[in-house]
Amino acid sequence: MRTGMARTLGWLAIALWVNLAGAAPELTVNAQIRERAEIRDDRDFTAAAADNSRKVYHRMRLGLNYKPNARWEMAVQGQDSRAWDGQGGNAAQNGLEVQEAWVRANGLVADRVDLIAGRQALSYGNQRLIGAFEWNNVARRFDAIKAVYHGPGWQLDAFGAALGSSPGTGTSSGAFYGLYATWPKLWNGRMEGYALWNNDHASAAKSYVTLGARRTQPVGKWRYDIEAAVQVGDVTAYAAAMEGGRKLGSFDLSAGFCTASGDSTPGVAGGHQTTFQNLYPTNHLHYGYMDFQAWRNLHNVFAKAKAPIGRIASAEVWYNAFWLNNSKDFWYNASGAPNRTSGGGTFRDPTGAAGSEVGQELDLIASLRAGPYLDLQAGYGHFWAGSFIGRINRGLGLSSSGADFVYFQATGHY
Ligand SMILES: [Ca+2]
Repeated sequence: MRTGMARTLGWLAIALWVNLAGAAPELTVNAQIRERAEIRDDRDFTAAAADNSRKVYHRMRLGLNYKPNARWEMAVQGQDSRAWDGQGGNAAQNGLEVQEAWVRANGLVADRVDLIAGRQALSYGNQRLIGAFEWNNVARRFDAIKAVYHGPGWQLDAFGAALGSSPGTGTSSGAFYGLYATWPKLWNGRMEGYALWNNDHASAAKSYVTLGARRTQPVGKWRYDIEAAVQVGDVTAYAAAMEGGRKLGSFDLSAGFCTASGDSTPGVAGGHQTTFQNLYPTNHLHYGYMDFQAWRNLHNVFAKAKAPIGRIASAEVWYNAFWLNNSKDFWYNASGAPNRTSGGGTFRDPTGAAGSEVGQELDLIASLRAGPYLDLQAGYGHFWAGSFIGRINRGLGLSSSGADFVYFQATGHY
């Protein structure tokens, strides 16, 4: 008995020693301080009512990451997010909270499976449906359990999740389950396929599955990125995005088209829903820097040009044109909620008579890496109101004007 225990302890000690000898324990610290000043004028698309805002967004993060050996990894990160407006007001946002707290076990089940449990970021594909939304001051984290299966030439992620730290997205915050398969090198490109189930009967009576696929491939100096998804269940909807691009000297040029279905009688009260649900995206990457548009009820044409300036800076120009897919549905902003008129109404004409021509946006962005620990970025965006916005405002007895957006952002990171 005693010999047995001694032997067991001996083997444990050897296993521990081998384990530790395999990879030295690693403890790293990460920190970020990000400040962004924003000026927005006429988000309501009329100069007749003052809604100009000046805000400073502040976010501070401090985290620890510990890898005792190759198998285990754990991380914890705290975040403080606040917003100040120019009038001395203070919107606390989420304040101090736990942004990440997870444990990861690598190489389980014959070295095929990794398991990650706890508060974590989920980010897939081009973040059109699932992303960390880092542009947002609070950003998005899930309380999730995720298993990653490594097959030969492909990978399957399976997760069960609920929103953790989040600014709120207009998407219901119930249970979210996903299967996401990735083939990093298939037919000279990358292939992804997914099945995602949202189940939230408590709030908006929504249970639906999103089935989709993404394909991206470089072809010489050219490249393309195509994604399409359908939703079935309490929602019947579709969305697609196509982008093509190429290098031209030091310029990177791209252009594309996005679409997503709408609904003549949107919302739960309108019966069966056909407005595409945007899930948990990083829309800031896709539909203009002013965040007026979601991947919902739209047709969108865009063109981008990006060029480096010297070795540490870059400039980007981005043009977007937007139309409603269904002229009787809302015009949805990047958070997934309807855009608001002056007086707090929504940009929607239930009769469809206001048409579908929403408007056009132009963004100019300049980025500078000011050192190993400091990134600077400045941007300007203008949105020209189209005939849809004009007619909605006319219905309110208001003239229309364009909207403007200016920001300056400094990010210190370690
Ligand atoms: Ca205004």
